[in-house]
Amino acid sequence: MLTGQIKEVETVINEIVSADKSAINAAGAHILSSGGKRIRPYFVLLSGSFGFNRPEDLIKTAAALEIIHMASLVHDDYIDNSSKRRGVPAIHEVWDGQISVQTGHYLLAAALRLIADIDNPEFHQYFSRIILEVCYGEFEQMDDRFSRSVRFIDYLRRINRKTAVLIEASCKLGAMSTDTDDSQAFHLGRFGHFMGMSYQIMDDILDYASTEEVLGKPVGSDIRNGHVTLPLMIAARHNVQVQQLLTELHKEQSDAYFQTLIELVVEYGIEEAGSVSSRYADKAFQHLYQLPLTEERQQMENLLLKMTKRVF
Ligand code: 2DE
Ligand code: MG
Ligand code: MG
Ligand code: MG
Ligand code: MG
Repeated sequence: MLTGQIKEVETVINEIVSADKSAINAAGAHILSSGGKRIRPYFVLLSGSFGFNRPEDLIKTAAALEIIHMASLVHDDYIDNSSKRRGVPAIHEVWDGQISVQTGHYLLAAALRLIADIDNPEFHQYFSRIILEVCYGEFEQMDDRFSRSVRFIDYLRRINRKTAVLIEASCKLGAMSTDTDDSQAFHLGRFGHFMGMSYQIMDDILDYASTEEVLGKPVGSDIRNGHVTLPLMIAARHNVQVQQLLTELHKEQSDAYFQTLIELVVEYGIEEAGSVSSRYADKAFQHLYQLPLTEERQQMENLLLKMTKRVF
């Protein structure tokens, strides 16, 4: 059943992303060519299975969330000055910054048009709030750039806003579009939140511990961009050299500085950050277990399990 629905989502995404006959079209085709895990659509559809069926809204919601996610990544790569995404050059590399900004705007607007006729004010209030949250998360990250004193609580709030909120939204909007009962919608939302936190911590770990070939995007770029993330914060707690290096963090630091810091973080910060990510995943599982044992719940469990073991 899900295979059919995910294909429908894919068709909608394809139509929208390649609808325009301009440079955006080529950029859209480029984004589509690189694929993606479609995590958000999967969770919209799976979460929607607990309520009463209203398949049309579900498909639109799933596609809209994925398109907004795509828009945010097009902008994110430009902001992060990241040359690759999913193994292919970023939009601003193939074209330029202007095309990247414009592609992101177009995708965001097209996603909003897609859901415009869903007749539920609560849905739209929530939907616009999550987009704002993502923007706030990104602002916070910008404010904290090259800060030597990021606190755990600030880090957690930032990753919640920039990533977990959107994954939580996939689950909650899936539930909302199908009138799922309040208690089940609550557990779906919490499941999504904790999964999202676990997911971004893993993203931050892989930024240090993976390789460009496996990850499909440059590694070590967070700290070069001045983003202090969990692995570094943990390593600084355990190792004085990391602590010392952190006091010397600034934009113009040498390549050797970043290289040393990255190696030390891999040695002293990755393992514990991994267990923090796992703890969030465990919390997600706990909420999942509160839901009726259906085939879809089983699929959600498998997806989460796969995510905890992901390498890209
Ligand atoms: C990914 O973080 C987070 C992306 C959020 C970006 C949000 C922006 C504002 P990462 P990776 C730019 C909202 C824009 C909209 C809605 C169009 O760690 O490692 O940089 O995959 O992700 O690059
Ligand atoms: Mg990035
Ligand atoms: Mg970023
Ligand atoms: Mg990252
Ligand atoms: Mg990512």
